[in-house]
Amino acid sequence: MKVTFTLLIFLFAALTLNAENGHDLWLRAKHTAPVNVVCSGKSPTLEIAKQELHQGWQGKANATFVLKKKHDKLIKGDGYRLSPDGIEANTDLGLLYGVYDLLRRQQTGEPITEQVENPSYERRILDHWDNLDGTIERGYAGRSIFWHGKDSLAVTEKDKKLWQEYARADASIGINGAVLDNVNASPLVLTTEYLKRVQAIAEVLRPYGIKTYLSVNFASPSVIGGLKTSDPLDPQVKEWWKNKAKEIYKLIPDFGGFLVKANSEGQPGPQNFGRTHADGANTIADAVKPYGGIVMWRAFVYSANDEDRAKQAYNEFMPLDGKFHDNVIIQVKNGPVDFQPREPFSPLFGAMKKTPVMPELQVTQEYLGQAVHLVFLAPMWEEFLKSDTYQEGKGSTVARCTDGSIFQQTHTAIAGVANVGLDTNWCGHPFAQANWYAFGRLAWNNQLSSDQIADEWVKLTFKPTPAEDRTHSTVLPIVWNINFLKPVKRMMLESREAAVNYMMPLGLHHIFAPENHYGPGPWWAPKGVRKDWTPPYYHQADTLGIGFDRTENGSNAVSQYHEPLRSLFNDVNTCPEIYLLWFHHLPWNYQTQSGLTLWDDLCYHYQEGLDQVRSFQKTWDKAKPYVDKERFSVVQKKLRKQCINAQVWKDACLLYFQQFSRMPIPYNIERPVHNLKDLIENDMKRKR
Ligand code: GCW
Repeated sequence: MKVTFTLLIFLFAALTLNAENGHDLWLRAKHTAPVNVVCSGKSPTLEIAKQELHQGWQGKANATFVLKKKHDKLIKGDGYRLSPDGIEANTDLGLLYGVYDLLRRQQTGEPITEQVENPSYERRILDHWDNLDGTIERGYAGRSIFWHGKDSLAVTEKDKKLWQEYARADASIGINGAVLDNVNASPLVLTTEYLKRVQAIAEVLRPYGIKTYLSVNFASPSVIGGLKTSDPLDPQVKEWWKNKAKEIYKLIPDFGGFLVKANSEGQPGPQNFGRTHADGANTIADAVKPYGGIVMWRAFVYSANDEDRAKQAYNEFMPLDGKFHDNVIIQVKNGPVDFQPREPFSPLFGAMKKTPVMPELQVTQEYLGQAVHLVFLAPMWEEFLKSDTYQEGKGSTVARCTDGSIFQQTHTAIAGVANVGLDTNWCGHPFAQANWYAFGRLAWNNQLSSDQIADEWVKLTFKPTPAEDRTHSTVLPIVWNINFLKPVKRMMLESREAAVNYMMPLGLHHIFAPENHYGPGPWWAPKGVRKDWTPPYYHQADTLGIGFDRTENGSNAVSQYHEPLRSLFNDVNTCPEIYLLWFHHLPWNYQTQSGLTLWDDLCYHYQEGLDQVRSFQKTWDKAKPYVDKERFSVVQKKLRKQCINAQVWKDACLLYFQQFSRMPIPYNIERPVHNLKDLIENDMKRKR
């Protein structure tokens, strides 16, 4: 009887859910109860706040809700005080953030009690790697929403509508900055015609509290300014940057500042002129300083030699601690190498004491299956933010080292490389939206758990809207929770570990196919390529063993971490197994904590990853009655591809490494279904 009843609910629900193309993201709630909003102030931001309340209110019908600006020492920056009857904040933007929080709580059923919410970081920024011709570096969701090429600089109504929707989505999760162009920056972005478009974008983003920033090319003074040099200590160059800043702030008075990738992967930088990163950053920072602008200077640099890549940023920047002006922040990727499925945190976090450092996370899944694989990144970022650096003793987590809790910093910030493009659903994969959402939520509150973020996102994104509920009185909340929320959340929370398992478990890293960074390529090592761009440099597999020796006997990268981490990582017996082959080169028959040989353990991890993806397929198929047809089928198809890819990863890595281990794949593990030779020939780039 119970079974039939549940079945009936399933069928009914499946028949009545409205088709959704994903464009509304987590902001789907419409047609709600009337509310009486009391707000004496007037500004474009407050207009939005009021409109959002009218549009999304799900509290008591005809209730009165008060938005009030009030100076309160407990409220910091754009924070707010939330209560069941109203919101108080120091700024209009604080009130808007409070409104989004309230509406989210109404929709997700979280309690609305009296509480103060303050942001963890002053600047919560999305970095768009958008090129001026409209392509996006590492973008998997179509072309740029900001740029369409030189011949399309005129701003259309369509552009503006999209920018407004984008700004609303950002503001609803607390993001307050957007870098509009790729860090591999074209000097052209600083020419007047492009700046005019930046101005137009800034005007749409402004009421939502989003500041615009630009990535700039270090050689701009000579390339577009006609100067003989871009030497940062040359007086004319300094003058050029000052004048450029003046021009920009005239157009965009609240312009946020510049992001710079210098002396990295072919980009020009101060070292071309025999100057340091500090010389370069300070010249540009001085230019924006009078207007309150900042410079985010990236630490993603390479040294001239191929000494352990994981050590290079630290070696370059540590000697410069204290040499940067106070409106410079060093932007550091979460791991020491490059946005891998798993890395220990970069030792630059918790290292410098006189220079603020900001984390750079990658929302776009360059190394995590792009817009094909379902990989929820919040667990990775939570692991990173909660890592203890021991900078000032125990409890000096990355979060605390960067949000100003440990040292007083003039500025605090966090950046995420955006996964947004012109695709109808913005992110390519419906579940990739969860990564945009998670970045914003963690930037606002770096203590949030992945569980809570997933919980919110699934409810906001998939729960039948009040309109659907009213018309069809379909799924009972408890049934929805058990049959949809719980399993889908579990799948999301497991998905990052699954990707690590089928791509590079036990501390392996950077064994991707070249260029597209999608499939496996542990074999790729052509002559003449920088060694630290090739997978064998990272896995170091030979007949004796596998892994990168970063201990005191090897590259000594462990020395860049504070004690007790240094010793913990250095000793194979205490090194966490998730980082085993990151720090150690070990024999194939080394016994892991599981009691297995390293080789067998590796095999089981790859199998586990594949099995996990298969279980995600089942979870999703079972969730079918609760999802509209459109989104259901997109995800189902993508999971199939992910499963095929996981199989390829497993076969490629095991068959390749088996050439060195010369050990059998444990017999209770499924046999490979591909031949290594074919895999090497048919690089996954072409098969995708
Ligand atoms: O991960 C690498 C990417 C490059 C990127 C670079 C960087 C923008 O493969 O595409 O360039 O990092 O972060 O600068």
